[in-house]
Order: sequence, then structure tokens, then C-alpha cells
Amino acid sequence: MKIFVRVCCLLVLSASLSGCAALVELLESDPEPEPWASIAPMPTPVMFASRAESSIRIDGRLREQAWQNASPSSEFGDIALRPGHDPTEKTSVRIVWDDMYLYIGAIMEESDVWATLTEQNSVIFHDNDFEVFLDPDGDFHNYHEFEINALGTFWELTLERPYRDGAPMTNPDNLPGMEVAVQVDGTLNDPSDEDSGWTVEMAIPWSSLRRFDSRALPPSQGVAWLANFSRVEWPLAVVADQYKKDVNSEESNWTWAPTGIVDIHRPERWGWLVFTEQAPENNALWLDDEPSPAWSPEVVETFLQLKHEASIRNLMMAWYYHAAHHRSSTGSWPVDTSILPAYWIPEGVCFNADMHDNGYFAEARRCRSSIGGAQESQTGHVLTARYTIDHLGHLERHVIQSIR
Ligand SMILES: [Ca+2]
Ligand SMILES: [Ca+2]
Ligand SMILES: [Ca+2]
Repeated sequence: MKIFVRVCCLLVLSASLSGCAALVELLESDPEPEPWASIAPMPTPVMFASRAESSIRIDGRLREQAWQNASPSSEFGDIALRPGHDPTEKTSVRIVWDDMYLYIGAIMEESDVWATLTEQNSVIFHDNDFEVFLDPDGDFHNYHEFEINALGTFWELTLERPYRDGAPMTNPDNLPGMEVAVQVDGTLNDPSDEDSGWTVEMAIPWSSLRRFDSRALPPSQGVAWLANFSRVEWPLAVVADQYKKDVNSEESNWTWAPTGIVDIHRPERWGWLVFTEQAPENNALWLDDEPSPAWSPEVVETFLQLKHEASIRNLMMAWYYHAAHHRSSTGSWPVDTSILPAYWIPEGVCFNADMHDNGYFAEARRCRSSIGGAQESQTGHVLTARYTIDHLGHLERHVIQSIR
């Protein structure tokens, strides 16, 4: 049931925020087990955000040299990689930055460009849309969501936590100084022809992103952000020469990072945006790929860290889901970590949880005796980190070793 929480919540949200909270409470008390798909391993996309090589004018057209030089992300796929749900239209994003802004450009093929919502901060995914999710510090909490339709109407909100964890939010929450424009390549809301698609071009000032990341902005070379990009696509019929949304049909969700479940609010399944000065030739990358010799040492180091620590991050989320399931099915938190099958704990990782009446505080790190097997970085450091997570799903990474 929880898989519908995003859609249900936002439908309720358009009428009442308190209704949404009640719905979350109802779902949290639902003893139905969390679907395994939600924690099944999913491929993790990685892309580089490189420094813009020319100025960018926000007009919806990605014609500037900066966009031409930026290589596109991997193409979007079904949010849960379900057989038979492959996208019928192609989508990719490009990301560049300069000293003032983070720039996001999306190219969406679309044979029927359609949009109806004109009121700012309305629930935009009721139309076909493009969506951006940014969790700069990667802690799964306090992340920003942006949605826009082909009329250029957009909605922004900040979630303190994902819906599954109660989702207190600021809605709407429009980032100051953001510029955004769309361009339709075809005719809007005219079913008599076949369109090519539409593009989104946006510039987000670093100054408005500071509250999501305590590190320096623009990010230093090699810094990684958690992010996702998504596209909601509704089945359309043509009635009296007009598009009509089939409200009884399920929408498609095409995403950059598959979450494995029809719920985009699973930040633990989003992809990595790695900041770099130089544009790489290939940006359609996955965490399973090998680093390229053409990348800078800082970027290689980040990439290897992300690979190396992925199993620990998975462990933390496996524990989180097991503990949440235990609580929803028995009414109490587990007394210790023995409910977690041992195969979730990677070799050489020490894991423990401090259980208390109202939840827990869990931590995982490479065991001291295994530090020799930790990741050797390009600069000769041994990279180790301690991860912690609490029962509200707040993940933190603490660097504990950096030995030359
Ligand atoms: Ca432009
Ligand atoms: Ca965050
Ligand atoms: Ca058209």
C-alpha cells in the first residue's frame, strides 16, 4: 500500500495538508510488509556536472555552446525497471554550473505536447511534467522537489523527510532567484500534428541552495550530490480535437535513477551527481562502471568511494526497512539487530544499533581489522567512513580515517 503514498499524498495535499499527515499515519500503521522491491538492488546512475564553457541565457532553448559541450545523462527508464514499461519517448538531462548557478537542461521527445495547469505551485504532475529532486548532502532528509509542465508552470516544495517517514514539508517553497523556461518543439495542445518534444532550461542560484548543503558552493571538484530526474506521462485520448487525460489509467514514471518501486521519494535509490571542472566525454555512467583514466584524480576518488561505500549504504537501508517492518507488524521496535539476515552485512563491516523505546541509532563502518582492505585512493589515502541512521531514516556519513 505504501507504494501509492506519493500519489495519494499529493492528491490529498492539493486539498489539505493535515489530510496528508493523517494518510501517512494510517499507512505507517499498516501491517502490510514493505514490498521487497523497495530494497532490491537497482543500478545507480552517475553523471558529471561540469563547468559551463560559455554563458547561458534561460530561454528554454539549449543552444548555447555550454549545452553542446555537456554530454547527456543516460536515458530515462521506467521507475521500477518493470518489463513492458519501457518509455515510449526518450529523455535525457545535461547539467553544468558556473560561479553563480547550477544549470539543468532537459530534452524530452514527445509526439503530443500537452499541458493544462497555469496556476503556479499547483500539483504539476497531474499534467505531463519534468521533475527535479536534489538532496545535496545526501542524508535523505531536507531535499528539494521541482516540477514543471510544457506551459512553464512550476511547483516547488521542500520535504523534511520522505513520505514514508512522515513528510513534514514546506509547500510551496520557491527558491529565490531561480530562472526557468520551457520551449515546445511542435504545437502545444494540438493533436492534429506530431510534435518533436519540449525542453526545460533552468538556472538555480547557489545562494538558494546553501540551506541544503553546509559545504562550499559551488561544490569543490569531486563532491557528489544525490539527485533524481523524472518525467510523468499520462495516457491521452483525443476527443473533439482536444486531448483528454484518461484519469482511470495509470501514469508512466520515467526516471534517471530507478527506485525499484512506483515511489520517487526513495532518495536511497537516487543517482549521483559528481561536480567537476572538465566535461567528460561520456556522462551515461553507472556506479558499476570502471573509472576512466581521463577523469581528474578528485573525481576518480569520489567515484571509487561511492562504489566502495554502496554496500554499507545498502546495509543501513536494509536495517531501516527491516526495523520499520518489525515495528509495523508487532507494534514495537526490535530489541536488537538479530532480525537482520546476516547476508546484508558486508564482509569486514561492523554493524550495531543502539535500541531504545522510541527507535534506534544504528551505525556501520569498516572494522578496524579490515582497514587494510579499504579503498586505496589515488592520492594514497585510505578511505573509510562511518555511517549512521536513525529510525526516521536520517542517514549521515562521517569520515573517520584519512591516512596517507
Ligand atoms: Ca538557452
Ligand atoms: Ca538533505
Ligand atoms: Ca501538437
